[in-house]
Amino acid sequence: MNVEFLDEVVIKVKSGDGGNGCISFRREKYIPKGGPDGGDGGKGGDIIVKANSGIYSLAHFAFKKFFEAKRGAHGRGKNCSGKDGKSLILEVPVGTVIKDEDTGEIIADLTQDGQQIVVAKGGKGGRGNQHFATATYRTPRIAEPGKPGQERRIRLILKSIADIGLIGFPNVGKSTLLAAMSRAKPKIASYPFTTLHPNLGVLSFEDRNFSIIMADIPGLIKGAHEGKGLGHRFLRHIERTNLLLFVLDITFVPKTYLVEDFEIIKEEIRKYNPALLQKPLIIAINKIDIYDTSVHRSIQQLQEYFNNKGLVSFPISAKTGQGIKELKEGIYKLWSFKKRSIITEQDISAQ
Ligand SMILES: Nc1nc2c(ncn2[C@@H]2O[C@H](COP(=O)(O)OP(=O)(O)OP(=O)(O)O)[C@@H](O)[C@H]2O)c(=O)[nH]1
Ligand SMILES: [Mg+2]
Repeated sequence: MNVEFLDEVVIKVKSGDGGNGCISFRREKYIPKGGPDGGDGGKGGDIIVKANSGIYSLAHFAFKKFFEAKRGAHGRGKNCSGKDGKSLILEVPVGTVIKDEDTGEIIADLTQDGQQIVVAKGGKGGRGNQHFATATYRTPRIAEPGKPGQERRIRLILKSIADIGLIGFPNVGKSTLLAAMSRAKPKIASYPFTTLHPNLGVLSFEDRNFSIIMADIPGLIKGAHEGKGLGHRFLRHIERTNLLLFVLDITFVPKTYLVEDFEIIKEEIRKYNPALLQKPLIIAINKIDIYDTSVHRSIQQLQEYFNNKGLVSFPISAKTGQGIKELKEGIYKLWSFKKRSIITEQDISAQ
């Protein structure tokens, strides 16, 4: 379990029980037979789940799995109602889906900062005996017990909110590209599977007063759907994106070798959720600062390959910054199409 970045967890919650109603009678000097004055029980506290944009993972649920709200206080004599129990607010990252673990029902999808939902309602307080007096029954010796709180097992699933998702094999430079295009500081290293959890960065188009969020996820390899490498579950963090940016390492592609990386990645994505492939795609051919035409495929060959598939590609170096401006512009143009409901392959290749 990756505790640092936990994106799925099952917890048990229990809202507070309602306080009991009270049986009591007025006892005052010179009033021998006072009427009923038993107060009501207080309501039990709710369990509330609330989205907070300052939290990025569910790691705070790694060890504590049971959460209980306070019970309502019992009613007392002299018409004193019991205090309501305090509700308990559990904070989660924006993008958290809440499911009932036993029925599978989706309770909520918290996509906005501050959005909240009551997942377990506190029990109602019982009524005190003052409510049960009638003209003929003046000394009621009954009061209601408080209703019990609700116990529920819920599954919290984080699906990051991002606009663009970076996909590709490990070590191709996805995190380097995120760092080059935003202020994010993801871990970068010259070995595969450096990224163990998603990183988000803000891609700003200052001159246009516009910004979008980019998500960098762990690298995919062939067989990721069978759990190879880090598996493919991290694809959930690009499920909500509107655009996929496929990063290809030009030095991975020897001259004699067919361009299959792209197809392998596509196949892994298809096996996770074919709907992801409906998103517009843009290609970054990375590491052009170290490519050698005598060993590697030429940029032109690669671009042609993608062109024939109706895809636009940008040669870049995430390390030196070469081509990044053009890539950013390409992303912006493609993004403008988002305003239309359908994006065709022609739209992409027309860029
Ligand atoms: N020369 C050169 N090296 C690069 C470039 N982009 C990334 N690298 C190097 O490639 C290695 C991998 O970069 P990362 O950004 O960690 O790659 P990644 O795709 O995020 O890898 P995973 O997180 O393992 O999937 C690092 O040593 C980077 O410095 C580039 O444009 N040119
Ligand atoms: Mg990485």
